Amino acid sequence: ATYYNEPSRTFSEYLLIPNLTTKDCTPANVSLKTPLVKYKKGEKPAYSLNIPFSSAVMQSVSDDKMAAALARCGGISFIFGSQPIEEQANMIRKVKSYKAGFVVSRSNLTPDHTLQDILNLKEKYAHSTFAITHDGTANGKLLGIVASRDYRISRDARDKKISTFMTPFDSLVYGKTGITLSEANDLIWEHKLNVLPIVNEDQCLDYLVFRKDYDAHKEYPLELLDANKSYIVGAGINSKDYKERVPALVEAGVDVLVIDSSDGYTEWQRETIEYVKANFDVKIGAGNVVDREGFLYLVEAGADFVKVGIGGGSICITREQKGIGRGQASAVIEVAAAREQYFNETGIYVPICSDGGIVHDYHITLALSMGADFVMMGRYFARFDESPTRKLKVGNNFVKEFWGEGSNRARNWERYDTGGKSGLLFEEGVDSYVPYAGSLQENLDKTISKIKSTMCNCGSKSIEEMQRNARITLVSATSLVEGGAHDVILKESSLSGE
Ligand code: MZP
Repeated sequence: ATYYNEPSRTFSEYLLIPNLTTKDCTPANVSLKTPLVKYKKGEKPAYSLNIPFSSAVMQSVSDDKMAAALARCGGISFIFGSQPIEEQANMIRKVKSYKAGFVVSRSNLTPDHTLQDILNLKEKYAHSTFAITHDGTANGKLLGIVASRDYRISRDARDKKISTFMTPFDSLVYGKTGITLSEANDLIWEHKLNVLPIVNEDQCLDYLVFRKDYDAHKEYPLELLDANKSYIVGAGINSKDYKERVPALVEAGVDVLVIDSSDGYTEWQRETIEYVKANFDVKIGAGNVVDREGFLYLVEAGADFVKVGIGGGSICITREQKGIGRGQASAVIEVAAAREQYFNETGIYVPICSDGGIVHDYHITLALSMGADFVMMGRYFARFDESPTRKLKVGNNFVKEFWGEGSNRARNWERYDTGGKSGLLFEEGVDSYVPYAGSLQENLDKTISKIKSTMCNCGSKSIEEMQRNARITLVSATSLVEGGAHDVILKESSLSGE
């Protein structure tokens, strides 16, 4: 046997050490944009994410509802593959039918707001949707900005609620009659636009803009742009029925596939990637691996990104059942080093995804600092309204159901198959509850604020800079105690986490 000299470590064993924070290094100036698929040096990846988040390929996490909600926030879901092919394809179709369109405003106002005011608002409502008015001239000068945290009102209640939504910003935008409120609402409803309606004094709606990637320095024509643009969506596949599943998913409009397996260092994955590359123009990620050899094998087979992690998932009992796996931090660090070397030698950058084992928000920042380009999470997303499972009251608390793909409930034997007889011979996952946490957007906003704030402490305005500049230290077991509240008597509100 070969023995590793270093113990296998996980995120909680590390901390970041601040670097110099320059004055321009503010959360408003931090970009979390990150590549999703491989690209050549000097070129751009075919797909990027605006936030480094993907939701797990799991029955209890990623369906069409989660996928649309996360795409709207700038991330991506991989819709679970442990379901009949046509049902998975229908979920893809549903996500692709949502329109990320926007309507441009022709307000004739000149409110006295500077670009900095607008950027401050943008920062405050990062990852919300933005409505931006224009002055009606060809260069579309920016006049104001409003943010909608969550435009989710019922058809019946909508007229009543609109005034509530506009309250914080009504001094910013009001204007000339555009279209009637009811016409605008029909438009918003029909196209599922996630926008804030701006009502003018005549109770008519001015035009709206919805554009998450709005660039204040760019010029946009005053018309309905790019309106049919749909959200990007991913799907999980396995290395068993891919010859039937992949054609159906591609036909449904999937953007990115990922081979979902607990152990991706296999000839079955190579064959699956080769089949997809030979027959379709669709991106495909592979995994999971935990070392340099596994990473290089999948990259040489043609993988567009590689997923890292075995046994660290919150519902995973693979390490107990089979004794395989590796601490998530050690796995990411080794694979990231292999990726750097591969990039230096070939000029091809292959993104890596740290999958599973994120317990605290700062673990995400650590994963990114250690070289991950994005993370995949199950437990994190399972807690939200948008996950596909039931919300229940257990004792005095609300919880959501959450079960592993290797549990008897999911019976996703293809994910664990090592050849031979089909079927789940023993469980590698559990069936559980997670505390209910509310809406995806609210929680994402908080998590993203923490990541951006930490990046500022570390003097980095992008994930790439963070990967280059981060200084990371191991912590001793004793100093871990120092990290939480200690040597004080906590008040009840702190104990209950309020
Ligand atoms: P977590 O974010 O809940 O800690 O981990 C989610 C990840 O656990 C998934 O993306 C997947 O890689 C893995 N997973 C899913 N089901 C099981 C299982 O039943 C599992 N063992 O390990």
